[in-house]
Amino acid sequence: FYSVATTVHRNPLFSIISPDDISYFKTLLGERGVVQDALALDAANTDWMGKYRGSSKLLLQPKNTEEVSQILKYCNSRCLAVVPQGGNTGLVGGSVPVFDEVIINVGLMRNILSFDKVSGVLVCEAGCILENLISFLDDEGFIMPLDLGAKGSCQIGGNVSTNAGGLRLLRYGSLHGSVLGLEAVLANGTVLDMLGTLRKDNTGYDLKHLFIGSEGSLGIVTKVSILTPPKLSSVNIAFLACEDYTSCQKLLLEAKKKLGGILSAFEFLDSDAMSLVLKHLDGVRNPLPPSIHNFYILIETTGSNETFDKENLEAFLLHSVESGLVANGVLAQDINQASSFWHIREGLPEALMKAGAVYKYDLSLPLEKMYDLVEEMRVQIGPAAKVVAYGHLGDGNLHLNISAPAYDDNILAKIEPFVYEWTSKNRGSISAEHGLGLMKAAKIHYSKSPETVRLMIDFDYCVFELLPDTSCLDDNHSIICLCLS
Ligand code: FAD
Ligand code: 2HG
Ligand code: ZN
Repeated sequence: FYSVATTVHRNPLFSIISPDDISYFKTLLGERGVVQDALALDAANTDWMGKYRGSSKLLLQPKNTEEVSQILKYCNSRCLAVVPQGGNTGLVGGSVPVFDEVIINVGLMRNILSFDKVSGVLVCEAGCILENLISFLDDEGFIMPLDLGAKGSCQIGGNVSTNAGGLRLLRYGSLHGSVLGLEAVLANGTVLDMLGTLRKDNTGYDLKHLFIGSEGSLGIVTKVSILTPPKLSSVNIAFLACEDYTSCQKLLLEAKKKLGGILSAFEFLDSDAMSLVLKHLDGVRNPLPPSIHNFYILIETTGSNETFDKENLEAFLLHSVESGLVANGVLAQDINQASSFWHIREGLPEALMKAGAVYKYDLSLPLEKMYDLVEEMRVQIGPAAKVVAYGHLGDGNLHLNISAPAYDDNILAKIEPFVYEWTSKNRGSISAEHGLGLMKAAKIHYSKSPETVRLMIDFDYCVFELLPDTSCLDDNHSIICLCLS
C-alpha cells in the first residue's frame, strides 16, 4: 500500500470498540446490520485503487434515518470515531477509515421515495446506486443530471457528499444546482430535515449547500431530492483527433458557439492516455485510422430534433476538419458505436489501475495553461513514470495521472509539492471534483486562504460539538481528523 500521511496520528481521545458496543449495535440493527466478517471488512477497509487501507473492526448498515441517528448518538456519547462510506469509489482515500473508525454505510437505504413527472423532482434515500437511479428515470423518460464511470457502484449520498462532477456537468451544471434538498444526520444524532423539493426558497441560509461536497465531515446524508431533466430523443457522439492543444481549446470554443444549447459533453485524452486504454482494456480499439494523434476529443450533443442535431454536428465536424482544427473524426453510427467511444474515455481509470501504481491529480486550471503542466511534469519526472492526461476539458478539469510500475517515494518527491505549487500559482484548484479525502486534506491551503480554512474548521466544531477542544486536530491542523473521521 501507498505510504499514507505519516504525520497523521490516531487521536487517543477516541475510544476502542468494546463487546458492549457490539451488543448495543446488534440490538439496534439486528445481526444483518452489524458486519464483523473479515472478508467484508477487508473490502470496506480498502479503497477502489487499493491504495488506502484502514483497520476498522466494524461496519454498520442502518436501514433508515432513525437508525443512523441512533448510531451516531451512541458513537458520540462513547467517543467512537466513524467514517461514512457509500459505494467506496472515491479516489482520494476519504471513504475508508484512516485507523479503526466504525464504518457506516447507508447502502441498505435504497428506496426511491417519490418522483414527480411534472417537476422532474426525484426524492430518494442516500444509498441508491447511481446506475439504478439512471435506469429508473430512463423508464420514466428522464435522466440524471449526473453521470460518471463509477455509476455501477457509487451511491447518490456519496455523489452529493463529494459534489461529484462527471461527464454531464458541462450541460446540467454541478450538484449545487440540481440538488434541491437533503436530509442529513449530525454527529450527535440530530436529524436535519432540509429535504425541500422547491426550486426557489430564500428563507434563511441554504444549509444543504454546506453538505454538498463536505465529504462526510459535517454529517451523514440520508435522503436526497434532485431535479432531473427530461430525456431528449437525439444523442449524437463524435470522436475526433487534434494535433495540438491549441486546436483543442479552439475546438471547444467553436463547439460552444456552433453547438451551443445541444452540447452535452466535451472530453479529452492525450495520446499516452489512448495508448494506455488500447493496451490494458480488452476489446477497445481506436475508432480513427491507425495513425497516432496527439489529442482525442469526445463530443456529445443531446437535443430533441434528430435530423437537425445530426446535421448540425456533421456540419461542425466538416468545418473543423476544413479549418484544420481537427485532423480526423468519426460520428457514431449506432448506440453500440456510441458506447464504444464512451468506453475509451470512461475506461481510463480502470486502464490505469491495470498498468500498475498510479498517482492521481484532479485539477481545475485556466484552460490555456492546463496542458503546460502536463508537459512540465513530463520533464520533471523523466523516464521513471508515464504522465497521462485526460479529463473534462469543457469544464476546465484536468485529470493528471502519473503511472509507474510501483509506488516509489522518489517519484512522489518529483510530483509533490511541484504539482500543488504549480496549480496554486496559476490560481487553479487542487481538487476539481474528487474532494480532499486523506490524500489532500493537509494540502487545502494550496487552494484556500488561511482565513477560509480557519472558518471551515470552526464551523465543523460548531456543527459537531463532539469534542470540547481542538485536541482532535492532528499536527498539521488538517481537517481529516475532525470528528467524523
Ligand atoms: P465513497 O467513495 O464511498 O465516499 C466518498 C466520500 O463521501 C467519503 O469522504 C465518504 O466519507 C463520503 N460519503 C459517502 N457517502 C456518504 C453519505 N451518505 N453521507 C455523508 N458522507 C458520505 N468523480 C467525479 O467527480 N467525476 C467523475 O467523472 C468520476 N469518475 C469516476 C470513475 C471511476 C471509474 C471511479 C472509480 C471514480 C470516479 N469518480 C468520479 C470518483 C467517485 O466515484 C465519486 O467521488 C463518487 O461521487 C463517490 O461516491 P461513493 O458512493 O462511491 O462514495
Ligand atoms: C474521470 O473523469 C474520473 O474519469 C476519474 O473523475 C479521473 O482517473 C481519474 O483521474
Ligand atoms: Zn472526472
